[in-house]
Amino acid sequence: MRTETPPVIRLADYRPSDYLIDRVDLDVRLHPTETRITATLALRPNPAGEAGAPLVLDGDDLTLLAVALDGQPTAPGAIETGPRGLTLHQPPGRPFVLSLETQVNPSANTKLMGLYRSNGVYCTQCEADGFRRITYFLDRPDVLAVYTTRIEADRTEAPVLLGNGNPVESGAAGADRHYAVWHDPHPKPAYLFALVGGRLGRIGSSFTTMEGRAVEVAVYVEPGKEDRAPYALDAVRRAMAWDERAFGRAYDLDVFNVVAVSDFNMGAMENKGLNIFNDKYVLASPDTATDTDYANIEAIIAHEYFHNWSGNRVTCRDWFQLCLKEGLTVFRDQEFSSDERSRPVHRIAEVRTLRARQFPEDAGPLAHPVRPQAYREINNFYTATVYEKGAEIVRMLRTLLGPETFRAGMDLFFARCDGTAATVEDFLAAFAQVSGRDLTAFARWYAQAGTPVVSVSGRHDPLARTYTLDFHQSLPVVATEASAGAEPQPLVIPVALGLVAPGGGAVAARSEQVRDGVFVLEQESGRVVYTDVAEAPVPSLFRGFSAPVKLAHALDAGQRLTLLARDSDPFNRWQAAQGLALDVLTARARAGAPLEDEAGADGAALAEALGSFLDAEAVADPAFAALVLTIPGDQEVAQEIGANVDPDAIHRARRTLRRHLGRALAPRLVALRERLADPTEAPFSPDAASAGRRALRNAALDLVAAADPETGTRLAEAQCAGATNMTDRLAALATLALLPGEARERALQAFAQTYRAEPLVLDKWFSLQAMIPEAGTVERVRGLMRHEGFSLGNPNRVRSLVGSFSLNNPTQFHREDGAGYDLVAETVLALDARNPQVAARLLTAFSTWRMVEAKRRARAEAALRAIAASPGLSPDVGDIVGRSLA
Ligand code: 0A1
Ligand code: ZN
Repeated sequence: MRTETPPVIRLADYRPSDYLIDRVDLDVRLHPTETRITATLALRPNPAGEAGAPLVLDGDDLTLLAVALDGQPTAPGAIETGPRGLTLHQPPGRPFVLSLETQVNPSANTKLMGLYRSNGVYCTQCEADGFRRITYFLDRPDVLAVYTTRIEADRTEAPVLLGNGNPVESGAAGADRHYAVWHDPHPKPAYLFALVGGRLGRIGSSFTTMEGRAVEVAVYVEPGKEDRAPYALDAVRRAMAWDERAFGRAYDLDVFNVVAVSDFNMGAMENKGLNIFNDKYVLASPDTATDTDYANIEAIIAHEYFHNWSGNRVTCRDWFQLCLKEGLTVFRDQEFSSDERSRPVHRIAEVRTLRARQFPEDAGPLAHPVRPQAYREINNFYTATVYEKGAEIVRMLRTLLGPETFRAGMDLFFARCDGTAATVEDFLAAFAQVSGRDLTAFARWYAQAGTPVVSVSGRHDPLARTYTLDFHQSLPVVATEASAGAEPQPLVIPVALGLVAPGGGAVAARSEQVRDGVFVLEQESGRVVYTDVAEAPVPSLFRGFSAPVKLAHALDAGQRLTLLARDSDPFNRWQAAQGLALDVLTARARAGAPLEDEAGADGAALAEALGSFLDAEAVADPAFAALVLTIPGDQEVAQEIGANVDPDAIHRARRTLRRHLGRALAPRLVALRERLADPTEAPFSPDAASAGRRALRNAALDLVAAADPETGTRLAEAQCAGATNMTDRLAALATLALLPGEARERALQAFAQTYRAEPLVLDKWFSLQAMIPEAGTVERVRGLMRHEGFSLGNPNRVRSLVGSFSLNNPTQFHREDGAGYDLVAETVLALDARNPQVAARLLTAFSTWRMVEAKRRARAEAALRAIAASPGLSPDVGDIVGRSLA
């Protein structure tokens, strides 16, 4: 029986706050169990609110010690406190000062929201609604105040004291204690508040902005780990320089601090001037971090830094506008990574993530528009849809308007909305103004859930020398909490396209409907007619993945091979290889995929094409080649099949195809591995080119091992033992993990022994084992949950072990006997009492349950119903389980 179902909050019900807070003075006396906070709030009635309304401050898990109104104790009955906050019944109708003293227990804060301790370090997390766990407040993003924070702590326990903004003063506070005062001149909502106190090591450098401001940039980490922080520090500096170049945005304080903590619910947080990070996204050394880790660190450091403008200087009016800061900032960090690395390679990585995470979300019971219209628990809306699809919308806007007009629109948005809490409408209005366009229809992207399908058919008329493409968009009807599934309206879909001659080269054809390589599909149907087309071309559609849609376009294998070999658009070359593989995989999986089967004629054609591709191009662009060699994942094949999915059949089909490709390409792959080997004396470098060579070498190893387990074991064992960096070591271990036997267990043991004192590396070890597609894995995971390095209290450990199992091990999570579902469901319940946010996120793995075949579906439903029936569920888990079953 559920104890609490939080009420639905609707965008349509938005009302401005009845009161505003102009200034906040905080005095925080840190103590492990009895931290005391004095908050002095300068309040006034909001002219846009209701005059004379009671003042209702949010509060959660607070002990109230004292209250004063304009320096005087309040009259009996004037103030009321309850589990959700504090009410002042008759506030003055003029500006007034409310002082509150609260007490909290950071050591008991296992939710990791508000003020908590991570490995002894005091830190805060206030987004979305954690500030109310520090003091009573108008904890909503449209109440912006200027904060001054005094932090006091034991000198030995917390020699480093950090706050938002600039340091003002510091000194002794009695014999054993000291204090620091920080002032942030930029008005901000409470969710951007932060403080840190602890024993921390620091590395720093100075950055001078284009406006001539000298900024002290620093990264704080656990003492002794300073040598793993330079990459993050350098990424901050590069992000600062890039935002000046690409968006004209300069930093606006004298210090910028990044702090790495080991217990963190998400990736990182953009608190003003004091970004707090999950240490997984800061710490890197060649021996502990993979190339993927380095790329993630760079991207997330940049993401949080870019929030300084898209999120902090311009914030959100309400939480429905989350995509305003998140979609835009993801777009900005993707652009940064594309500029710093290889644009096509990065684009492919972005699309793989979108398809693997956002498309399934959009097709399942948790589907919601990029701007939701209703929610029960906002912390459940930090989703792939808000982030990744939100970024795609911004990218489409740039495609539609062109880079110059887009930049002018961004400039206008920042100038006009600086210092305010804005909406998606404000954002679009800036682009409408600079372009003179009506963006009303485009705005539907924010309101309609579900992935559109665009079907296309092409026709060549040799006599008229025309080539005609007919487009049709169909939009899923998605029922959400806010709407019963209204009839969707056509979306504005930019289609970047071109024609490829069957023998190669671009076709020099013209079309009136295509401008700068883009056709805009604005109605349900649209047509493009090219003139002067002598022979039937192969159309290359949605180049660079110009819109987040599914393309239904019947290309035959020959046409796909032409695109793979000859398209000028690298994304569509990769897509052609994916399409070929997907055709093979879906056909096999639908037929039940007997393991002994060969990959068939299409598989043979793919192998041959990949062979020619490798011969011609692998050495010139190994990173791209590695992607072309990597066949679509289980999740993508499942999406393509859509219903009654048998994960085992998909797995067998993928194995067969990998084995087939490995056999066909083995001599080339072995030669490539040798050719691309780094000279032994070369020092490790995480740059994109070196990472690309490692990626291709390891993709080759994977295929070789799939074809010939004995050779694979030998090569992987040697690589695992002799590797000089974590990328190669882990890739070899991952290859071994798929090859049952003694060598695997030996290698796993040796790895654990080497890295027993490195929690972030052990996470990789947990994760690899959780992904083993064998019947013993459920038991293995249960065993690992008892490992001394595992703890339910640390979100990274939970995600590495149980999260990897549920998301990346489809055959075992979806075990026919339900044992995989039970393992995850039990973990969700055990975790819920401690950390509801992480529990709820883990539970979202069930969101594809309706897609699997009947027997598994029944097991999944039973597990979900058991969760729903458990007493005392958190609102977070209650919300996810409720929507999953709806
Ligand atoms: N704004 C952050 C994401 C974030 C959201 C909630 C959190 O609470 C635990 C933490 C971080 C970002 O986009 O990076
Ligand atoms: Zn963000």
